[in-house]
Amino acid sequence: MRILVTGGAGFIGSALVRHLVQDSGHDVLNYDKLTYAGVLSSLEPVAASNRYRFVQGDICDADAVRRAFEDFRPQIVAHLAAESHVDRSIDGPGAFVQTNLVGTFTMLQEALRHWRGLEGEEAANFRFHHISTDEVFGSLGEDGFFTEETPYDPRSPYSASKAGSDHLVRAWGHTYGLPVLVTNCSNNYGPYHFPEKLIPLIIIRALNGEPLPVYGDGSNVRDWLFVEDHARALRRVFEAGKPGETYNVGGNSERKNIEVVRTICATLDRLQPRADGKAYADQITFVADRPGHDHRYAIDASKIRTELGWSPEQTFEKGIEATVRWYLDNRGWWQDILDRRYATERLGLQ
Ligand code: NAD
Ligand code: TDX
Repeated sequence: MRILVTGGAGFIGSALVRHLVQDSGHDVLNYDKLTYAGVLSSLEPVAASNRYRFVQGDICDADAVRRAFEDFRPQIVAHLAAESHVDRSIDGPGAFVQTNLVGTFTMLQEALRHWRGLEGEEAANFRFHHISTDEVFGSLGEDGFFTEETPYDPRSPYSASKAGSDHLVRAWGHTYGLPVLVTNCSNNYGPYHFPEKLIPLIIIRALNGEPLPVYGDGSNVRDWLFVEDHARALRRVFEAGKPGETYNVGGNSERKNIEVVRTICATLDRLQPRADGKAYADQITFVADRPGHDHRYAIDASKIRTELGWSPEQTFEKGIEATVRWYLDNRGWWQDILDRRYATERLGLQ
C-alpha cells in the first residue's frame, strides 16, 4: 500500500518509516516541514530505498498538502506531524495551536477531498490515522489507568492542542464519514529521540559531565513504551483497526522520573564509567517543577491487545540499556543536533 506519513523526520515518525520500509512491503511518502525537531539523518537507513520518498512541506499549507495527495495517491495517511514538547508549549503555545489544530484541520480537509474522489474498494479501504497522546486524558492519582472511555481533561497547551486535534478527527469521521482511526500513546523512548526529551537529555548531559535536571521531587510517573513497539502498533492499527475506533497504546512500564534517571546513571556506570571513578548519579540536581506538571500517566492497553493482538515486546530495563548503548554508539547523530544549536539555553544543552 501507499502510506503518506506526516512528521516522518521526527522521533516516532522516523521509527515508523524505517519499520515500514525495512519490514513491510508498503511504499512511503514522508511529508515533513523539517522544523527544529525534524532530523533527516534519522532516515539514512532507508533513504536510498525506491519505496521511500521525501517531500518538505507544512501541514498547514493546503496547496502543498493537496499536491502530495494528488502525486502520491495515498491509501493510508498516518498523521504524526505535530509540535510535541510540553515545555516549549508553555513558553510559546502559538506554534502548537497552529500546527496541531490548524495543521490537522488542513490534513483532514485534503484527506476528505482525496477520499471523495476514490471509488469502490479504494474508498472503502482508505484510512486517516491520527497519532495522539495519553496526555489528553489529564493526570492520574496513584491508582487507575486511562482507557478509551476516559473523559478528556488536557492541562497543558500541548495536550489541549492535541485534544482539540483528536476531536476534529472524530468530527470528520462522524460528520463526513471519513474512515478515521485515533491512537493515544504513552511516553515513547529509544534510538533517535530528540535531545530535549528527558531520557536522551539525561544520557547526553551525563556524558558531558553536566548537571542532570529532575523537575520537582522526581515523583512524577510516566508509562514508557519503546518506540519500535509503537511503530508496530501503528502499523497494526492502520492495517486492521476498525474505522471510527480509538486504541490506547502503552508500555505497561510505569516509572517515577527519578527512577528513570537513576537507571540511566547506573547503566552508564557499567557501560562507560566516569573518568574520575565517581557515579553519574552524583550529577543529579533537583530543579524548579514544570508549571502544571501532570503527576501520573498510565495506559490500559487491553483493547489493542485483545482486538488487534498487539502488545509491547521490549521490557523497560532492556529498552533503556539498548537506548543508552545507541547514544554511546551514535554520538555523531546527536552531536550534529547540538551543534546546530536547536536546543535552548534554558534546557542547558551545549
Ligand atoms: P517530534 O517532535 O520528534 O517530531 C515531529 C515531526 O513533525 C518533526 O519531524 C517536525 O519537523 C514535523 N513537523 C512539525 N510541525 C510540522 C508542520 N507544521 N508540518 C509538517 N511537519 C511538521 O515528535 P514525536 O515525538 O515523533 O511525536 C510524533 C507524534 O506522536 C506527535 O503527534 C505527538 O503528539 C505524538 N506522540 C508522541 C509521544 C512521545 O512520547 N514522543 C507519545 C504519544 C504521542
Ligand atoms: O529535564 C527534564 N527533567 C524532568 O524531570 C525534562 C525534559 C523532563 N522532566 C520530566 C517531565 C516529565 O514528567 O520528565 C518527564 C518526561 O518529560 P518529557 O520527556 O518532556 O516528556 P512528557 O512531558 O512526559 O511528554 C512526552 O510524552 C508524551 C512527549 O514529549 C509528548 O509529545 C508525548 O505526547
